[in-house]
Amino acid sequence: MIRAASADVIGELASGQRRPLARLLTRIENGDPSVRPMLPQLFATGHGAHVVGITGPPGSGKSTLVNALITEWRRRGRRVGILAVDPSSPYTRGAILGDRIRMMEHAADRDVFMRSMASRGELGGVAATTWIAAAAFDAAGYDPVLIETVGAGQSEVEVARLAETTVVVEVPEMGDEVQAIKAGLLEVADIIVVNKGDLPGADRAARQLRAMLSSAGGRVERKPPPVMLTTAISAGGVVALADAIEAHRAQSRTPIEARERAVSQIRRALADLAARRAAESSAWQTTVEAVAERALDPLTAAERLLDR
Ligand SMILES: Nc1nc2c(ncn2[C@@H]2O[C@H](COP(=O)(O)OP(=O)(O)OP(=O)(O)O)[C@@H](O)[C@H]2O)c(=O)[nH]1
Ligand SMILES: [Mg+2]
Repeated sequence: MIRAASADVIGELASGQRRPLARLLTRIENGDPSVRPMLPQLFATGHGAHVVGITGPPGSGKSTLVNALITEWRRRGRRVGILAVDPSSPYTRGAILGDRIRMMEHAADRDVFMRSMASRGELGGVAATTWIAAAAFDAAGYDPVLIETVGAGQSEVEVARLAETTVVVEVPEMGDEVQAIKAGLLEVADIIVVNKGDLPGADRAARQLRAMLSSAGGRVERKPPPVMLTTAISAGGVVALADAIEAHRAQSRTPIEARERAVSQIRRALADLAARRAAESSAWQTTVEAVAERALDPLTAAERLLDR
């Protein structure tokens, strides 16, 4: 089979066809090396779609909320791309199927493109696969691009960081977890949602969170993120949430924020690249042995691998 040249693929994407996007996403997911040479053009073709991360604990209602957000954005005339990142853990296997069902009402809508992805990319882990997929959605004219990921580990935090706007979805029954949440995912939140507003204690949970954030003081430079209440199953609070997401986009499109994002994107790419090159180096095995036997310290080891 002769593979279409990258210019053709990107031309097809830009014309809004779905099949080429589906095929390209599969290649990205599989870590197909033919994707690498397309990156410069892929990146240049995009219009800078708003990449919105939706994260939070399992079952907090992320997919239900995404479904309601899609409806609202379609009403606003936007073409919406959705990427559900599956961190390949057993409990999300079923959830991805559930996601498909929940978003089924949009299945016939040609301006909604939903894709779930596992993360076995060779291009540098979950985060790399995800940003390339987001770039593909962007080149295909989808804006916003929503990335749903279970907030369960470091790779998910990475995915959240990749988004321009990150929404952390929590549920009312947080209780003692509040401190743990604060230490973890709230660090990456631009907007916090307390979903399942129909359950008892939702108002109180939202108030507690607001109080905690305003007294946290850790992020001196920044205003604490807004805490919003939603009831995703009936689309309650979703218009306000879509407004808040768009407002955050407007305020994060400053040259300073753009530079900050560029710096963190380059850093991440550098770290991936350095780790990959080092692991491919002929000195890798002996260096690993040397550090394991405490004959070499890890920093010197890293310097030697990089300097080769
Ligand atoms: N009562 C109530 N239930 C909700 C609400 N939103 C979602 N749910 C329910 O919560 C369950 C989980 O919803 P999902 O949307 O699959 O949650 P999720 O965060 O995407 O789950 P994972 O992807 O598995 O982490 C489902 O049974 C939903 O119907 C809500 O606003 N109120
Ligand atoms: Mg889900």
